[in-house]
Amino acid sequence: MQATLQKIIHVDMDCFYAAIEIRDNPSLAGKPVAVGGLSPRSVLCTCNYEARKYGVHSAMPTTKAYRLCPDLIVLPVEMAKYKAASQRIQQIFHEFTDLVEPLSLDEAYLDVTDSPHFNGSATLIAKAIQARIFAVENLTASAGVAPNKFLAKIASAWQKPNGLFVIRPHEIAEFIKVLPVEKLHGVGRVTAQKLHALGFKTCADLQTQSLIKLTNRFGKLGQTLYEQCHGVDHRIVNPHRERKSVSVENTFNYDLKNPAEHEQAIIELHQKLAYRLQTINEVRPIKNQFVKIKFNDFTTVSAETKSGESNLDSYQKLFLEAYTKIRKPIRLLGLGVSFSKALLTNDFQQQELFVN
Ligand code: TTP
Ligand code: MG
Repeated sequence: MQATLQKIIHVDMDCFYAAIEIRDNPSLAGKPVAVGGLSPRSVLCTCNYEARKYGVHSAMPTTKAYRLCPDLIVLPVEMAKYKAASQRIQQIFHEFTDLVEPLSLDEAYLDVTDSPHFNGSATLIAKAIQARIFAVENLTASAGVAPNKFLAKIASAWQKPNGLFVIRPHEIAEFIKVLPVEKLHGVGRVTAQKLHALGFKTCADLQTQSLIKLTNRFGKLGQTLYEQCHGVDHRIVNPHRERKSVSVENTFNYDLKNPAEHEQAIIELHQKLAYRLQTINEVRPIKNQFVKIKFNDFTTVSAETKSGESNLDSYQKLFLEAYTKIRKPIRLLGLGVSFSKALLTNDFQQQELFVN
C-alpha cells in the first residue's frame, strides 16, 4: 500500500489542567493532584502523574478517586486560566508553521513538511516547540513526530510525560506490527473486545486480513482499520476545519433496562459532553441538541431539537421521545450538539464591509 509521506508533529500537553494548577501553586509539586468537580455526582477532568500511580484518571467519579487515593487534592476547574494558557501555546505553534490544526485546548497537529526551520528537521522543530512552551509557560508538553497524523498522535503518547518520540518512514513497518489494536483511531472498548475475540490483538494480526474482509466485517470502520494497520493515514492537517457537531456516546457493558439507569447514563454523558465542549474551543453558537439510542437488537433511533445550549432537561425529553418508539434494552446511548454555520460576529463584520 502506497503511503503519502508528510512531516507531522502532534503536541499534547502533560496533565494540562493539573499542571497549570501545580505551576501556579508550587507547594502542590510531588503531591497527587486532580482538577474536577467536588459534588457527589461529579467527575475529574484530569490528574497529575503522581495521582495516576493510584489508578486515578480523567472522567473518573471524584468519590471513586478519593477511595483509590485518600490524599488526593482535588481543585476546582478554572477554565479561563486554561484557555489563556492554551492561546499562548497556540501562538508558539504558529511561530513554526501556519499549518496548525488544534484538536482541543491542549493538543494540536502541525504540518512541517515544507518548513524552513532547522533545515526541515521535524524532530528539531518538535524539540524547539517543547523548549519554547517550557520557557514561556513553565509547562511540559509531549510531542510525536511521524509521516502522518495517526502515527504522530500515537507517538506523542508513547513517552509521556515530557517525551519526544519519532517514527521515521523506514521504521513504520516494524513499529506498527506490535501496535495493539486498541490504539487505533475508531477502536473503542467494545470494538477492541470484538477484535480480540476474533484473534486480532496487534496490527500484525489485522494485516493478515484483506480490505474486503475487513469492510465486510466492520463496515466503514474496516477501511480505516485496513489503512491504519499498515501505518497509512491520508488525512491532511487542516487549519480551518469546521466541526459540524460534537457528541459523546457510551456502549454499555450491560444493556440498560430501567428508567433509573437511563437517567444516570444521561447525566454522566451530559457531564462528559460539557467537558468536551469546554475543551474544543468552539466559538460558534449551538444550534441543535440531539440524542441517539441503539437498542440491543441494533435498531437505532434518534431525536433532535432546536436549542442554543447543551441542556440536561432537553436531553431527557429527547431521550423519551426516541425511546418510546422502540422500548427495548439499550446497548448504546449518545448525546450531542450541532453548531450554527457562521459566527454571528462574522455576519456582522460582513454586513459592515458592504455598508462601507
Ligand atoms: P488530555 O490531553 O486527554 O489529558 P491531560 O493533558 O490532562 O493528560 P495527558 O498527560 O495524558 O495528556 O486532556 C487535556 C485536558 O482536557 C485535561 O487536562 C482536562 C481536560 N479533560 C476533561 O476535562 N475531561 C476529560 O475526560 C479529558 C480526557 C480531558
Ligand atoms: Mg494532554
